[in-house]
Amino acid sequence: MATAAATTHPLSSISKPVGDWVRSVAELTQPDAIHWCDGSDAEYRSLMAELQTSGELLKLNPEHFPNCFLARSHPSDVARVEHLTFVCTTDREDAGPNNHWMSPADGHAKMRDLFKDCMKGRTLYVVPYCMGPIDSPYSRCGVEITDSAYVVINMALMTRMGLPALERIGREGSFVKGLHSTGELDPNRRFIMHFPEELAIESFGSGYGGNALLGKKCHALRIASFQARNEGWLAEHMLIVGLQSPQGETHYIAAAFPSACGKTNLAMLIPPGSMPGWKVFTVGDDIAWLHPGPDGRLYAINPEAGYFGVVPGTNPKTNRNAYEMIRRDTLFTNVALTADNDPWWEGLESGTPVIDWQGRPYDAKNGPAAHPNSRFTVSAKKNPNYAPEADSPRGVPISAIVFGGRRRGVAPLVYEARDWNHGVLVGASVASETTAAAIGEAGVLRRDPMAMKPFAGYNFGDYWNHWLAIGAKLKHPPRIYHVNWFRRDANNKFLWPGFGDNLRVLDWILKRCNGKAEAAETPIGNLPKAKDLNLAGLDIAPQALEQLLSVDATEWRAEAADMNKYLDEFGARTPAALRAEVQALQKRLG
Ligand code: GTP
Ligand code: SPV
Ligand code: MN
Repeated sequence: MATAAATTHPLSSISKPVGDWVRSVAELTQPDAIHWCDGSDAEYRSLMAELQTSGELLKLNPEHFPNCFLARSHPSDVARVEHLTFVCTTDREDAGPNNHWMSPADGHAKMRDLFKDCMKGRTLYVVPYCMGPIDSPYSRCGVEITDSAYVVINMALMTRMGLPALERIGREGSFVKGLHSTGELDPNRRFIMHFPEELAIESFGSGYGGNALLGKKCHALRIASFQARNEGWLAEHMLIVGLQSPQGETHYIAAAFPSACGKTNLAMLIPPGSMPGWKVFTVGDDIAWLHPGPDGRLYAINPEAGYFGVVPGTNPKTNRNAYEMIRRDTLFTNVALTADNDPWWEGLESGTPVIDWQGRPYDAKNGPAAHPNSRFTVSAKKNPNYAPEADSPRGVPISAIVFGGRRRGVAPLVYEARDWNHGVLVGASVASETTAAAIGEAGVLRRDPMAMKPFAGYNFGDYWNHWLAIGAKLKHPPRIYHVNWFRRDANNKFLWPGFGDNLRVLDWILKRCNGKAEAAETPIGNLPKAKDLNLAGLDIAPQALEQLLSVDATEWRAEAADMNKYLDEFGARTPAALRAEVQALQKRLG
């Protein structure tokens, strides 16, 4: 009996809709106890203590990594599961060919069976959260019900979680309902279901990342993108970074790259020594909510309050900022351990692993020591370059939008779209090699429009229409660019040094926005010549640069043809204006 469950809530602010929903979920799931999260430090400390007692969290070396912990997930539960992720709309066409679909009735019925009695012997946590600054009109609240204390502490680090959110929900009435249970972590009983028309999410059978921290991809992208379309804004898989030039001018850039393709690293970039005077501020590293502002510019808020970042590859040379940030107050998931009980991962470039991510003695025969999708969870406030504007209720004005992908060929280092509509095609054409961020083969090239293939909560045809409509509304739209840090040479080596040196590309982009940099017109858009980039102090072969800044017409004709084929998949929902952009591109390519 749910009413028999021991309930702790010293909270006066529980509104009737929240209370009713929690009661109905408790009746279905039959938890032993109900815990209403208030978001206090004491609550966080006591959950951390419980997780250590139960063995779910291991304390790392407190001298080297103060207040850091390791969690190991089930070996089958290490990444998002796109093949088990569904968008349940009344009309199948509204979900589009870009999503797996089920009818809302079938989706609910399937999940009801899984959730029935699933919290027997467990505690049901009620996690109220706010995506975005608590006092921003652009923010949106939700409540996640979960039976995982690990999820609760992640949500505490990643969102504005607790009483103020519950109070805002009480005032507003509406909130996103997210129901989550780790179930038995059985990959055959695992589903991530979205009901955008009901502002509801139901997730069962995974405790990992985007499958389980429902504020992140499920709410802030899939549900929010659907809401945003109806309300005239955009919810995007984008970092937001502030760049202050040596002249003291600050501009903000929003950039969309697919999962594990460099967002956190660009958002936390450290300027190379040969570019003195630049300062970089992180507003967000994964998600941006973008609103047309009263001055005709586009404004962005970061709905999140923490980072769930890729660990492998982080070292003092690639990203000293991130490396220092995760040396304290950080929760690691699925990294390896050294003999000193320090966390270890591939690309760390110091230390020796002795225990692998599954807790076994490390043996190279078993694969990497840390899982390639091992992650750190840390509050954004721990970032030494945290932008104070990240808490601004009105957000930051965006000067440029950058799309990018991980491509060994075809896409040059950078190019500029001719105008907004062409930029929408540039975004829609993003193609990228798959990564360890989702279950499945890595390194397979696929279309990932606007880096939103796994995250758009509705039909891409409608989504591109919405992008075109937003552009038409903006008096001062951001300029749109495409970058590729991952082009390779004949020996499979990256041609571009990447990381801090990416500032050289951003510098050119900002100069273009200010009308202060040259570009050469090509059929695909405007490219810098080598002389237009600040390359001072960069050791790069002229042939490498030439390859990075080259556009092969034959390859691009094939690319345009493939794009046309891809747009066919969305039939009548594909905007005519996008078709026209491909035709214009094909004409320019000859
Ligand atoms: P999600 O959190 O999955 O959305 O990933 P992300 O887009 O934030 O990617 P992240 O910055 O965590 O980088 C993913 C991987 O790419 C890491 O192993 C990085 O070390 C590597 N990486 C990031 N930026 C660059 C770059 O400029 N060049 C190269 N070669 N690798 C990079
Ligand atoms: C991504 O895969 O894009 C991530 C990690 O940012 S997850 O939270 O698992 O979605
Ligand atoms: Mn991401």
